[in-house]
Amino acid sequence: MGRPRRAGRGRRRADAADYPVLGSVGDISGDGVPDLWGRASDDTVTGWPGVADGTDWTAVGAAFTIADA
Ligand SMILES: [Ca+2]
Repeated sequence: MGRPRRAGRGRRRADAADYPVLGSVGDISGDGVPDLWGRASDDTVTGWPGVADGTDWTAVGAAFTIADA
């Protein structure tokens, strides 16, 4: 299993203060791989698609907006 990438890789590291609420409800994107979501203090909600290598969840992909404030 590879090392998971940090949320927001390629831009800047996402700190816990940026997303005080993080979670997963399973597969948001419909590809069968669990995804993450985070609510920022400004009430925007961002998602990160899970990336899998075979059956191992290995990373998160590029952030996408779920809801604007
Ligand atoms: Ca997914």
